[in-house]
Amino acid sequence: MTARTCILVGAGMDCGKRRRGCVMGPDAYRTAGIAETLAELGWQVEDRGNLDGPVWVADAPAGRIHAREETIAWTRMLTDAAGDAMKAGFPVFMGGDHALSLGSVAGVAAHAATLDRPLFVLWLDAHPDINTPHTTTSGNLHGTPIAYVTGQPGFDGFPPPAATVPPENVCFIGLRSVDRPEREAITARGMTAIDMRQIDERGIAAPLAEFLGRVERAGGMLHVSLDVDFLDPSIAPAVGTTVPGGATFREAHLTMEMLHDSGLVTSLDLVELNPFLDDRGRTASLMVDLAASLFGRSVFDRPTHSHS
Ligand code: Z70
Ligand code: MN
Ligand code: MN
Ligand code: MN
Repeated sequence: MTARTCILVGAGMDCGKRRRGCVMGPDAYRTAGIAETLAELGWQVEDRGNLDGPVWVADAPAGRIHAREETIAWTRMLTDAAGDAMKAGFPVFMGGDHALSLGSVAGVAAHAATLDRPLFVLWLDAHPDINTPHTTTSGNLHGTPIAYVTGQPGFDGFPPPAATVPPENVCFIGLRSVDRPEREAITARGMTAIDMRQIDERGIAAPLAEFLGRVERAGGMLHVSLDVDFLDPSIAPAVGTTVPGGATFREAHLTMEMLHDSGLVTSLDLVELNPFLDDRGRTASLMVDLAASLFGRSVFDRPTHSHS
């Protein structure tokens, strides 16, 4: 049997918020050994290097949205790169801040549409990132990718996504910082939102297994977007906005192990790592270890598709 191919796509996008440093993310993952780690797990790894982001693009006139033109340019580039990478294997988008998911998810969705398969999105994050350019109070576009990929209005000047993700196909896990318009959008659109209270009450495995069961019954493809702030800041300090009360080391690894066993995941974002804020590389290394769990590292072999 030929090894499956994992495509590493570096996208040091740093314009989705004001605090800088995510530009160094892709090289921090390489320094932490992401390629070697996945190769040891039996994957064929192809590192496509870092996308050349746009040379700084001025917003004219400057508006309340931060770096709008630069984000539009990155979104076009990432949408194309994601479509290409999906044709070649299992892409891992190494960010970069979470604004990269406007493009990565749009490109993955376009690819899924050509295969006539439904796309599901698992959003592992303290935040639902479902603001639109109209509802955002910060003006930071890393708080908007879910609105863009589900086809919400307000993204004037952005390329209209070739295919959108049905809102009911999105599952958030780890929520603990949600703006009022975001809460209203999640409720109005019937999206699955597992907040930290549910994780405390039910554990993380039960709600995740329910969602994976839905993806499987639909014959879906699954994109996973892992924001560093899904994790508790005590184990993952390298992120611009730390939100207390995040996923533990064990909850995070169990999530990744269950995702592996499901056999459903077809693409992955690793986002919001700011190596400038890290403590001797521990967050970068933890993110690589979590990717390893998703790509098949386990203490003992288990039968796959354990959720069904
Ligand atoms: C807020 C906004 C955000 C981090 C995403 C926060 C967004 N909802 N912050 N990730 N770290 O600005 O829209
Ligand atoms: Mn996020
Ligand atoms: Mn977040
Ligand atoms: Mn199964």
